[in-house]
Amino acid sequence: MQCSCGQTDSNSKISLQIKEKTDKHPCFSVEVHHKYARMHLPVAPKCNISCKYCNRKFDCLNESRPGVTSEILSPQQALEKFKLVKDNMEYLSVVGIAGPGDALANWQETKTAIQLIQAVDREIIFCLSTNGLKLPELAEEIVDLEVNHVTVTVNSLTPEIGAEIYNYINYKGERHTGLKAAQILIDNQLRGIELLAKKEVLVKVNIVMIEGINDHHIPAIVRKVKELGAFITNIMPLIPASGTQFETHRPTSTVKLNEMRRVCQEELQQMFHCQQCRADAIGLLGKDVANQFRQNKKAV
Ligand code: CLF
Ligand code: SF4
Repeated sequence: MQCSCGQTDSNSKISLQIKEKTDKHPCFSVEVHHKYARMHLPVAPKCNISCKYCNRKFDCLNESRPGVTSEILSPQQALEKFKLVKDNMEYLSVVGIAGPGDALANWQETKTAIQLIQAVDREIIFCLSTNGLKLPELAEEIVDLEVNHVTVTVNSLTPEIGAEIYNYINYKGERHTGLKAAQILIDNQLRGIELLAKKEVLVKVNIVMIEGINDHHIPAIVRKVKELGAFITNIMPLIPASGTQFETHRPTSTVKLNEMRRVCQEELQQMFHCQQCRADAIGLLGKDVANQFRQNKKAV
């Protein structure tokens, strides 16, 4: 595993309080990913968009690799699981909500789980991962909830490329497809990133690199999200999942992926140590111990 992270001036823009938290976040701070652990709470099963590389039998591919499904927990079960893990893992620093669907498409469950845990632990860092569709409407609540780390997946800046990646979105009671769906999604992602960054939330932007579809466009995405205030980008490979429209698409080569990360590192710090975790991952990145804590398995 290659661990390298181009340091830019992103770090200098954050307050001491947020920096202290970020220094214990294994995804946002490369130096500590062998030291601090995160646990994901799979309280978010639904999704409000359809990515062409997604098979809903798996976890959200914007943050995970295909081939696994996670158990689903209610917010109360999530609290119990947090307490159990915290009691057994003193280096646990982050609670993340990364699916198995979209954290914001299940906002009540996500919010309740966070509030229940905050009532018993004021030190733990919260982290959310989302496709960004609901970000503009929920950014203020996220800030009020004192969530300081959010990941948004942005695969395109243009509706033409977006329409090659997304089938549809469900937005405000309506389903949109094609160019319109992609345009709404992109607009909301970009507006949401800007809103969060202005409120000192550290935004990581995940980009799924799909050869022949959006690979040439990735440096432009990185430039744009940097301009909007993103802290770091995480370029991830497409791993074609069975049963999806990208099933037979060529997987993104590691060589090309790392080359793209190096190019983009000139612009903004890059994540090289992502493990494409599952939505119920627990432990140090790359040393998952979720099995030790799993109780009630349930397919998505
Ligand atoms: Fe989880 Fe994601 Fe928060 Fe990390 S994972 S919600 S930012 S606490 Fe990390 Fe895992 Fe990569 Fe995600 S290694 S898939 S980047
Ligand atoms: Fe699947 Fe995640 Fe895309 Fe939703 S956002 S369709 S869960 S990959």
